Amino acid sequence: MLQELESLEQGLMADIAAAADEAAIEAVRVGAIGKKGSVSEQLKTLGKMTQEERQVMGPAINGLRDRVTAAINARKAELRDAAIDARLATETVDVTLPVRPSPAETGRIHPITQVTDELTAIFADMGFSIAEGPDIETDYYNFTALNFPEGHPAREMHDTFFFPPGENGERKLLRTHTSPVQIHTMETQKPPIRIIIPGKTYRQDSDATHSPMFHQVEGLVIDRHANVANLKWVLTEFCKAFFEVEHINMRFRPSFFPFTEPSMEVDIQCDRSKPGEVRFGEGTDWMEILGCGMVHPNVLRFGGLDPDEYQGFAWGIGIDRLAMLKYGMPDLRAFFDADVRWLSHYGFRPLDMPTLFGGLSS
Ligand code: 2NL
Repeated sequence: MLQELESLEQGLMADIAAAADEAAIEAVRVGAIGKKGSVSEQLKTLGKMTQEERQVMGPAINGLRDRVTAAINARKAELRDAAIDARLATETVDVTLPVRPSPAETGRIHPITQVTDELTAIFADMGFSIAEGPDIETDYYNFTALNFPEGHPAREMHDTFFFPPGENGERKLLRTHTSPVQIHTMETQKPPIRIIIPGKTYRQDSDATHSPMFHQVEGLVIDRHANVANLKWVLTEFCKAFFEVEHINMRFRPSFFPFTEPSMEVDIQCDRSKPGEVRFGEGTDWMEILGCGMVHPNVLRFGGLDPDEYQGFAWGIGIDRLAMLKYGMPDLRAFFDADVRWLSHYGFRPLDMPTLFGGLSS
């Protein structure tokens, strides 16, 4: 009997010494002193022994259990220390390495966002509020309420993206300009109204200077005496602030839009004598940058206003083209390529927010 215990102990001690990792030593522990372990089975035999046998075997088996338990615990501690040492060796940190730059330093603001923020800062400073509306519109808000007659060729001119007709036969569309937002505003706000509407607009057109999705900022002023002189002042102040020049010459040419009467296109004086560079506020060239006019009486009526009581002016500017001009970006398509190399070159630092007092783009 005692001999049997001795060989059991030798075997277990060999297994303990041979256990190479924490999982292996745990398996030895369960096999020896677990519920059905070899040592536990020996302990169970004590109950069936005579008093004399128990006096000899009791201390022998308990001693065996104590020695095996101690050996397992010692080996466990040894293996745990070895595992920690191995982990520390592979996870060393070289504290002399440079710190990785934070997202606030590597992230960039897209030029369209930057220019939109600049425009917003300028017009907010003049007392304008920002208005927004849905990209998906009805034919009524995009065309009819803006004085595009039914079946008028100007509707086709906009190369509209239409959705399939709904259950009532109505065809929704992607707005071709931000003007529907002005109609919504006229319906819900009483004059005086002074709003600008920056946002996405859509037309089926795609080449180096046209993208099927583009950005526009429109402005609308409605009051009892809003007039062309006010319109010219607002747009001149805007151009000086945006291009960051003291003086700018502007040319208002007669034009046509269904929603304004009279309608004008505005050119700004510039110098294009140096290749690949345009300077504003000097030179002998002219560049068209926006369209504007006095709000057509029909549009006021569609907006629920009496044209004998109120008049207004409005304008529309392409944001993408403004951004290309101001920051010298030659290809519009790069705006929408999501190329990080392009963005890290042309983008703006996120914490340099444009303000009139701190400089728009510095
Ligand atoms: C352009 C011309 C323009 C407007 C937009 C407008 C809106 C309402 C009433 C009257 Cl609700 N007018 N918007 C007026 C004149 C021109 O945009 O060529 N934009 C790039």
